[in-house]
Amino acid sequence: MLSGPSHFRIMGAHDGLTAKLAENAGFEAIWAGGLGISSSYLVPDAGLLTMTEFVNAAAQMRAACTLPIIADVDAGFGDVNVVRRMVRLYEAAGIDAVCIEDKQYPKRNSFRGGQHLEEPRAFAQKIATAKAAQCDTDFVVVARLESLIAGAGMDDALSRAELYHDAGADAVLIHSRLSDAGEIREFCRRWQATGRNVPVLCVPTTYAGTTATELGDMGIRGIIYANHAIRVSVKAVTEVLASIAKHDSTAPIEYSLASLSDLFGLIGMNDVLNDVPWEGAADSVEAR
Ligand code: SPV
Ligand code: MG
Repeated sequence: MLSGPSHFRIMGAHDGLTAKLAENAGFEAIWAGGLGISSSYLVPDAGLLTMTEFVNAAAQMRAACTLPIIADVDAGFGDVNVVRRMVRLYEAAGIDAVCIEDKQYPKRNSFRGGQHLEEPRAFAQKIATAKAAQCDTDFVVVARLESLIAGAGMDDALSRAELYHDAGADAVLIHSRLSDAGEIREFCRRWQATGRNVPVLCVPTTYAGTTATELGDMGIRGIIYANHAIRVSVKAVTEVLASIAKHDSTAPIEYSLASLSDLFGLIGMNDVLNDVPWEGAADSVEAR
């Protein structure tokens, strides 16, 4: 996908169920997002969950769908030694890619204050360490640039992108929190001018008015819808629960529920054998 001719869309998930729903909806890949996973634990997206909790969440998604999974691994959970082990754990869990961001550990969500960039060469070393640690040659390491988030500017983003590419990054993610895609367009134009043929990913959370096709035309390869599944969950569950609490019946919200039949289909209830011949099995074990 990264070396393919056109852009692809990556849907954020926070558990096995949302990963499967993303696959069913036709997305091409999964973003195992830190904000979504943290929200599902009801903790801030500020480096509070452990690496094990993140890996386990991604592993749940791996078991639930067949799409490539790119795991948001924040700042790598620590220094280069942690990054080395992190890559091994994610690879062992069958995850296809990790995306490491160039902020100091513990990072803060990009839409909040407290943004502190990592020293560029220290972060390049994390990328090189991650690449050296991978066993499968197809494993992908994405270097996420937070210069525009931290107010360090476009020149900083571009020089870091070159450094991270030289350190071995397979792709870069340029993050912006503007309400239009101006910064994304400028980054792509200047990145292409460097002649470096490294794919660029972006996260159009705040510039939702720009379509995936428009981003693709700017030169973006992977478009990540990072937090939409968790945000719709919060809204939908809140509304339905409030209605049930208020009314004397669930009738007003029945129309907005998945049917039991759809839920059963999703979780594989139709494959469950109802009449398991336990006694016969026990006999045959004894006979053997
Ligand atoms: C996440 O989904 O956790 C991300 C993307 O890192 S964002 O929250 O948009 O920074
Ligand atoms: Mg994140």
